[in-house]
Amino acid sequence: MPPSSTQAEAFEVNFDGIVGPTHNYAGLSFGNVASTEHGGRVSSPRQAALQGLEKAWALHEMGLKQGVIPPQERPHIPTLRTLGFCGTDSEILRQCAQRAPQLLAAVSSASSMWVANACTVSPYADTADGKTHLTPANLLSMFHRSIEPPTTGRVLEAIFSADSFVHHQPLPAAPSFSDEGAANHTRLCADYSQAGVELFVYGDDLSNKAAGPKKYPARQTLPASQAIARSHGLNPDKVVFARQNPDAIDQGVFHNDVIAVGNQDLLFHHEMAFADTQSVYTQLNTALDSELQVIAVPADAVSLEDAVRSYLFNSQLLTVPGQQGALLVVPMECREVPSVHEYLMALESESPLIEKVRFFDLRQSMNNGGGPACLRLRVVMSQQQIAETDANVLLTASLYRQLRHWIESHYRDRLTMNDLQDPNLLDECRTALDELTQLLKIGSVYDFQRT
Ligand code: SUG
Repeated sequence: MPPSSTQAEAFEVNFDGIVGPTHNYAGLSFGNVASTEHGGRVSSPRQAALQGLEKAWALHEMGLKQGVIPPQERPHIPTLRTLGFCGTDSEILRQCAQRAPQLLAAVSSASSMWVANACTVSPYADTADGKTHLTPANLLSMFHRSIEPPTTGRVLEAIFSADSFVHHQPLPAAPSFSDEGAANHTRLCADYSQAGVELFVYGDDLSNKAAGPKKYPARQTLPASQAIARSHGLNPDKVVFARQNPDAIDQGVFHNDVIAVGNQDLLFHHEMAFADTQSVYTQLNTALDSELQVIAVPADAVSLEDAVRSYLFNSQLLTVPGQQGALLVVPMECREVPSVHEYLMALESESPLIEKVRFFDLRQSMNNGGGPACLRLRVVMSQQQIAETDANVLLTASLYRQLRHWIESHYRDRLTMNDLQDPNLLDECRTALDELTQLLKIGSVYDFQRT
């Protein structure tokens, strides 16, 4: 029996990934159209981090609960040592830049900013033991992301340190268990404090290759999602597994959160999101205690291409205290794609389900295929779990000011691929992250702090 705390008030806390100081455009993610298109461009880590922080702060100012998750240590020298480079850190950087520049780019990616891929979270109201379960994603379909899980695990343990959290190991690093975390997982519920329905969307079920994408990789497998549902102790009657539409994957929808988003009992999605939409509705309706509300966007209103270009569905669908309809947080690109802008304006004025649409400039992250929803990890928390959060990660005016100052003092305004071999950049990053761990009170989570 879950403890009685399940009945107490619960909140959705959005934890935003802080963009790391090596944010760059390396074109690393095959199947992610924006990443490929922007490969080799000059980035601005400072602008990227400030854009993300401003979004988090604006949502905090609207009465939402906001947290932050720190970036990872990059360039990641321990990975280069594992891959045979040796000598001092500076020598390793130089050798790698000469012999394997793509490898240097991979171990320098700031991709941990997209914390929707950090882990899968099942809140305490859904689990057999009444605790909140977290499993870091193994992220094995892209090498540059596969090096994230060990640090992710330490960071999550430092932030969610109370006894009411259970931390699992990432799934085995084998293709059959390829897992990309919350980006392919949506929790629907009548109220955050009550048991919800967990929708897991996969691209590959391992048994029927013909039903999968032909051009781009499916980054989530069904066995991975099933393993997580099992180890989190979810009630099988309240779990739905759904296949992603393979044609959508082939058009650049590399995660489900690029084409669908849910909040409470509302599901907002493109009509091409799922392989079998009616079956998804039927299963969700059977599992949910309340009636599923749906906004399905037809392809003749917004083409799949426009959806991917604008990241309309990589939006945050949020319940704002005191508001009837939901808030939809979308990237600025949604204003620039005419079909999407027109659709959103009509939605805002005509649908009682959406009260307000707000546009944010997240261009630095968007150019790598990361919109508002990629940048945040949703954790439903009880008042007690919030009170027991010892790390200084919940946004306040003071933390916001300190983080702004921290970014402005440590981040470069401009970064090229050539800069990644600069030993000064490595030093700057370590100095910045060391300071950040003190500011956030999360202890020594980075390898360079532990050796
Ligand atoms: O895994 N891009 C990320 C974007 C992740 C978006 N997350 C969600 N949809 N939840 C990825 O493809 C690009 C890095 C580069 O090319 O430099 C990158 O890793």
